Amino acid sequence: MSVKEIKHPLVRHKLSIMREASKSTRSFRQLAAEVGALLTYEATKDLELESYEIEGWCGTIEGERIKGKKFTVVPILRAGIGMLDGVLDLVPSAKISVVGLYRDEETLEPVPYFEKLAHDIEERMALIVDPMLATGGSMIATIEMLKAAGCTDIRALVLVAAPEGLDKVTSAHPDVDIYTASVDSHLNEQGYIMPGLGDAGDKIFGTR
Ligand code: U5P
Repeated sequence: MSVKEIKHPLVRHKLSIMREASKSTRSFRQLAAEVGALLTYEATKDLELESYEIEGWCGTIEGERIKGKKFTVVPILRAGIGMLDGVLDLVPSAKISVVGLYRDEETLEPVPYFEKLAHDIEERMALIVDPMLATGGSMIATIEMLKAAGCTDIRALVLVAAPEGLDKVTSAHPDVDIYTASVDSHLNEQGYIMPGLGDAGDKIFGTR
C-alpha cells in the first residue's frame, strides 16, 4: 500500500483547525508548515542508519547517522511553498527543486511552466510537497519530471487527498509513497476536494 494516511493526534487536530473557514492567512500558513513537518517525520521513519565513531565527552562512542541518499524537497508552485519551511525544519540541508504547474480551469489538466531541479537529483530522495492532491494531475506531471531527470526515489507529502486522485497516482506510479494528513470524501465538479480546505494557494498567500 503506497498511501499512508497519518492518524497522529497532532496532525488531526491541526488539520481540523485549517478547515475552519474563519482562519487567518497567518494561522493557515503556520499550520500548513507544522503539518508539513509532521508528515516529514512520518515519511522518514524507515530511513536506514549507519553507525560511526564520535568523540564524546567521555571518549570515543558509537553514533548513528542516516545512510546513503540525501534529500531534495520539491515544492509544487505555488501552494507547495506553504509547506516548505516545515519540511526544511526537519531536513535543513536538503536541496530545493522547484516545479511550477498551473491547472487549466476548464480541462483541469496541469500545465508545466517552471522546472529547476537539483543538479544531482538522481542521487537524492525527492520529497514532493503540495497541500492538495485533487485530480492527481499535478502530482503525476511532477513525478514524471523527476523521473525524466533520473530520480528513482520519490515520496509525496500532501495535506489533503481525494480518493480519485490517489487512485490515479498510485496506479500510474506504484513505486511512489504518498503521505497524507487526510483522505477526504470526493472531488466536486470544479475539481475541488470535498470537504477539503478550499483553494490552498489562495489561503496560504492571502490572495482571496
Ligand atoms: N487545489 C486546491 N484545492 C482543491 C483542489 C486543488 O487548492 O480542493 C489546487 C492545489 O493548489 C494543488 C492543485 O496544487 O490544485 C492540485 O490539483 P490536481 O492536479 O491534483 O487536480
